[in-house]
Amino acid sequence: MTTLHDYLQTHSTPEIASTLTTLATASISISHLLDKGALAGIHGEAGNENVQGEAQKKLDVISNDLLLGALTRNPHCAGVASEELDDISPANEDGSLLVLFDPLDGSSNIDINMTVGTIFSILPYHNVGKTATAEDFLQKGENQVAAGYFIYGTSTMLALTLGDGVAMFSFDPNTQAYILINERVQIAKSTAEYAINASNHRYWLPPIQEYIDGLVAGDTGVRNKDYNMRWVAAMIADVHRILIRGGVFMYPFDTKIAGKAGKLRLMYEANPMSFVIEQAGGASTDAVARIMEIEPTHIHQRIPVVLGAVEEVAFVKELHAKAG
Ligand code: AFP
Repeated sequence: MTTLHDYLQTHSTPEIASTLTTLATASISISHLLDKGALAGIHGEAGNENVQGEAQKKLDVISNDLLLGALTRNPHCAGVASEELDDISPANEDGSLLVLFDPLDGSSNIDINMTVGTIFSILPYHNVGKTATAEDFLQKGENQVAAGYFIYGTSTMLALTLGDGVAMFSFDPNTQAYILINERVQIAKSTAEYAINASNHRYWLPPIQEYIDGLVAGDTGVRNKDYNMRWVAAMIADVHRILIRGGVFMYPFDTKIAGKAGKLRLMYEANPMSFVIEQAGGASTDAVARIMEIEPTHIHQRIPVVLGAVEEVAFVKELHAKAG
């Protein structure tokens, strides 16, 4: 059996291994809290809003504090950015890595005992010896040295990329260790399954409306075959399903969120998930450009996301290109 610890010894630098070990240790604490659920007093609202204007759940705040505290104590971490915090937190000036995370993706699922998870992205720090600033984090997704997610579902799992494929680990409650279960996860190029919040149909741009209408029409539609639809309302769970059995996930541009390009965050959700999906042989776009090539302008920037099976992502891009 290969543990995460064993895997990191042979696949990463000591700095990245140490940072990932810190993330994994925090994820185990979060997983234990989720196991206890209502008995741990973690259900319900925290009573405040995050920088995105969303109501924070108690466990959003607890998870954020756990990760932030652990990472800022890690000597290799020069700074931390969280979806739940307005500003970045500088950490150790001599660290060579920056860590970004969504502490609890899909947090509206907590109170209904459904899947949630922690998404992370690790970037190189280029100003070692100086205090990290928000500008240091504004790097393209291509620069990521590691990314992945801890998913708290019927069991707790880790999907990890260090830039050479995607490895999947399962948490063993007996040994309290992550155990490697698949060293090279692959996504099929074709699929007949899609994930989108279809209640936003009237807010989408015409190419996405045309695409989804075509999938709903099945073998008489634009893709000439029948499709199945799934939506967990947690990107982490929808992306995990795609890694395991294929599919395409979309949170496209819509006009519902005034002044925003989409719902998902480039730095905490889109970039790390794009890195994982591409490393598993899938594709990821904002409908026009490859997400990991987008130059970020703000740490809390939002972006449209279409990712998963290569053939579907290419088809969505074609529809947008035709629409001009
Ligand atoms: P929260 O983490 O704030 O609950 O948001 C989850 C999420 O950003 C993403 O994980 C889901 O895909 C998406 O929101 C679900 O959005 P809908 O509310 O439109 O279903």
